[in-house]
Amino acid sequence: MKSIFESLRKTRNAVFGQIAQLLGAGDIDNDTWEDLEALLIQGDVGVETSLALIERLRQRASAEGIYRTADLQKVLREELRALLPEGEPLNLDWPLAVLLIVGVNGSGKTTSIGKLAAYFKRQGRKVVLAAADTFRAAAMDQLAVWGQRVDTPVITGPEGGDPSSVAYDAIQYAEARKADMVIVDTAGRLHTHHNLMAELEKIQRVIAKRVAWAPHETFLVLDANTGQNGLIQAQQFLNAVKVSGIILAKLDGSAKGGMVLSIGHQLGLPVRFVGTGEHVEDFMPFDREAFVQGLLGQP
Ligand SMILES: Nc1nc2c(ncn2[C@@H]2O[C@H](COP(=O)(O)OP(=O)(O)O)[C@@H](O)[C@H]2O)c(=O)[nH]1
Ligand SMILES: [Mg+2]
Repeated sequence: MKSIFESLRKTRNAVFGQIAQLLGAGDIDNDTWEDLEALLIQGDVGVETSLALIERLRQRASAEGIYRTADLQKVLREELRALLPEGEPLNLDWPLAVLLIVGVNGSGKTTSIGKLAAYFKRQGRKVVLAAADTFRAAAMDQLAVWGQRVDTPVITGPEGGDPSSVAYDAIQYAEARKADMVIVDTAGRLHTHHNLMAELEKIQRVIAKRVAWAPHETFLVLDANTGQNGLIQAQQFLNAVKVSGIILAKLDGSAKGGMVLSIGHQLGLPVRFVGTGEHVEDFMPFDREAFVQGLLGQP
């Protein structure tokens, strides 16, 4: 199992390690701010978040009389952490909790759902999976394989069938078997973007009618390699469904982990879980502290 620190190696080597170097020994001057800004933007933090961060650091440097770069580094760690919303405890304490998982094709939804099922089972929960990506039969098969691997029932429907009814059936099945969690997989691509968003809205609506306050969590799965495009994707999904958290898949191998900072800052969404490989154990709850340490290197 790769740790968050290990998984951020490429991101650290690509850019963030240079920030730690920039803020080595010496005094802060105009170049410091310009170089820092350039590195943040290069590090997929995004222009808006980078500028806000620099502004905040400049304010603190002047208010707190910080003139050495080494002292700025400590403040930077604090401010990076502050960009990431801590998030309330997961809202899954229900007799039947429903989790809806959305995201573009290939982002890592189905894989993450297999890992989530194993994670929640270890916590003693009885999980049912809903293969509501009916657009492709292969997608349902893939979830069925995960279901076998993690010993969890998977409810499917006919190819091209109504995804909402798969979610509905899975809830009914879960109630009959006294399961306490349903995780719903969805399509990431349809004939048109509009169709996809309309479908996701419908699934959300059908679930809400069937179970009080459901879906209790809606996680958007983002591929950590997409960088700033992930932010645009997130905004599109937010227009259709009530996304409550992010699963950051494929952090292993990505050099663009800095994107998480702008998702936290600009969308206020907490990252809940991180995928660090293709296996069931390559998955862990997000840890802000470990993330910032992984970006900059050890303090
Ligand atoms: N290295 C790595 N690969 C992953 C991770 N999560 C998913 N994948 C791979 O990404 C590809 C797409 O994943 P899939 O779950 O099918 O995406 P979906 O289309 O959103 O359901 C598959 O080949 C997965 O094995 C991860 O955390 N790390
Ligand atoms: Mg899938």
